[in-house]
Amino acid sequence: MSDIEKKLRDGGLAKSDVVNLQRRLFLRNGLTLGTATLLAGCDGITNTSSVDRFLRAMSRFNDNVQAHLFNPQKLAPTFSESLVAPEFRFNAQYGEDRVPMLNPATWRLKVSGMVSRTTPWTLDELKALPQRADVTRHVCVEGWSMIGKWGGVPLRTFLERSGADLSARYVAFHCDDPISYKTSIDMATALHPQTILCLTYADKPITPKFGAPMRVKIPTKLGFKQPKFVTEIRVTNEFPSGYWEDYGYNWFAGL
Ligand SMILES: Nc1nc2c(c(=O)[nH]1)N[C@H]1C(S)=C(S)[C@@H](COP(=O)(O)O)O[C@H]1N2
Ligand SMILES: [Mo]
Repeated sequence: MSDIEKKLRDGGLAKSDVVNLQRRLFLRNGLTLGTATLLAGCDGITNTSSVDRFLRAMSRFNDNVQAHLFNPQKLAPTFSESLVAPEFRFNAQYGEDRVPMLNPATWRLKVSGMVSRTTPWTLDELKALPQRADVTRHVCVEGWSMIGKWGGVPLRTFLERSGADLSARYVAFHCDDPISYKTSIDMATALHPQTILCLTYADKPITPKFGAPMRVKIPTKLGFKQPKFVTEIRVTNEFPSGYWEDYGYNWFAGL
């Protein structure tokens, strides 16, 4: 039995569920994976709902497999401080001219969903929590990567101090930017030691274009899972999806 088969067996995702899921998908849509792939590569038919639903279901199936393979203790590769880019590359779904200027003095971080704390956090309160920093690589699906040093509060610490139910499935992030950007992660990734509420870049407070006063940094995931201008964190059992995820990007998006 392979590792993945053992994980499927031991992890709650039963092998019979997988087989049933595949059978259901093939029967309901009258398609095989091969035909779906061919159709998806053919313009004009890409948005037909059955192909779209099929590919999305396969992507969600992939999410589950990736989540089962994720080792909650394994660290993303770290690099020497000498490799840290002095000036990081900006990216967002809008230009630098539309970057929001959030006032750090009045900025608040709401916590909602399966948490006991109801009072929003201030920036000073976050600064008073234990911090960590890692030199890691940021990888954007648009085809670039860069090494940087990001520091801040471990999300695990923040969730514990917010009285979050750590057995919930998802943690979702909402952003106060021109497109109301959002994304979400599984709880195992939220509790990973390198996942932080990021307050600094190269030991200095992050600047507006990089999400000031707070963005989330998750070194085990792709660039679009690194939300900037975060103003709300929600703990939930309902799949929260995300901005790019709704366009079909794979939700788990592990590196
Ligand atoms: N609020 C917000 N966060 C966002 C985005 C965005 O458009 N809005 N883009 C994402 C993408 S695709 C990438 S690659 C990174 C870029 O982060 P950087 O500006 O620090 O390089 O931010 C992510 N977080
Ligand atoms: Mo990206």
